[in-house]
Amino acid sequence: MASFVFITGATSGFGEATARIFAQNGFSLVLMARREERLEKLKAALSSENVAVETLCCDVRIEADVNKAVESLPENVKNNIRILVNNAGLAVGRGPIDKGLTDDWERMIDTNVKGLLYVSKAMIPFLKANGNAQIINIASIAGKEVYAGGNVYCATKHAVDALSQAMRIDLVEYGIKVTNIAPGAAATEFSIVRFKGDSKTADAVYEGYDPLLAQDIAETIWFVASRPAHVTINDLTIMPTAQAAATVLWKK
Ligand code: NDP
Ligand code: 8X3
Repeated sequence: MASFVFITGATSGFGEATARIFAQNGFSLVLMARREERLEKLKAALSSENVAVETLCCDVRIEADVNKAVESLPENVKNNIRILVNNAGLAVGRGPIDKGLTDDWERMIDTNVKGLLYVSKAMIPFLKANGNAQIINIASIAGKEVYAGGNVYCATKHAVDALSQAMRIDLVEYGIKVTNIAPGAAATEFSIVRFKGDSKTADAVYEGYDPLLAQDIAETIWFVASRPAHVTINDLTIMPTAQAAATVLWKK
């Protein structure tokens, strides 16, 4: 049976593009996210004779649901998962810390940090048992730097960066590769979520320069996943050419 890649946040942006590129390369897929209709559409588009697609409609913030979803997978799927892409994540709001909303903070911490931990905890026993395994955590330039108004989002992505390093140390004896990917500005649904549906503000984030595209990140994820067994890419920062640092953007 073909190897499976398990992708969280597969209904949009990086996760969806990653699902497509792995399917093109003959991997079967386990796709997790909350929007069921999008999951089913993707399943219909990517399933083929060579590519099996399992969908898990699940909120990564709820540990019991994550465990139930993973347990519900057929044995032959669980026993062939080799790659976990911890991609589900979001920013909610952008502004000074003293004006921050507790609910926004909790959504970011619960999704980006606790959700990544819950999914990893559920999946690591299978990755250990299956061999030739890899965890790819999607962090951010916000996990390398801190910028004005980014406070809690930056803190969650610094936590992802730290967890990637910690996982690499704790899992080396099982031969599990751990890769941290830190993208800069990429035009996905990220900003529309961050600005709570305000499309004018969201669109302005990507104006005046060429941002990264979801396909750029998917190709990067495929590159790190397709290195030979003895090679691990530990940490990779990928930026739009016009973005020299988190807040240094060369606009035309
Ligand atoms: P999108 O908003 O396009 O995609 C986010 C994905 O995460 C969606 O599939 C969404 O699915 C899923 N998701 C969000 N919350 C949950 C949840 N509670 N449970 C399960 N799935 C969830 O954004 P991107 O593709 O840009 O973001 C992907 C990752 O990349 C995130 O971790 C983000 O922080 C990071 N990143 C993004 C950058 C950018 O500029 N775009 C740059 C650097 C990092 P659904 O709503 O269906 O659950
Ligand atoms: C998303 C990129 O620069 O908005 O992680 O933090 S940024």
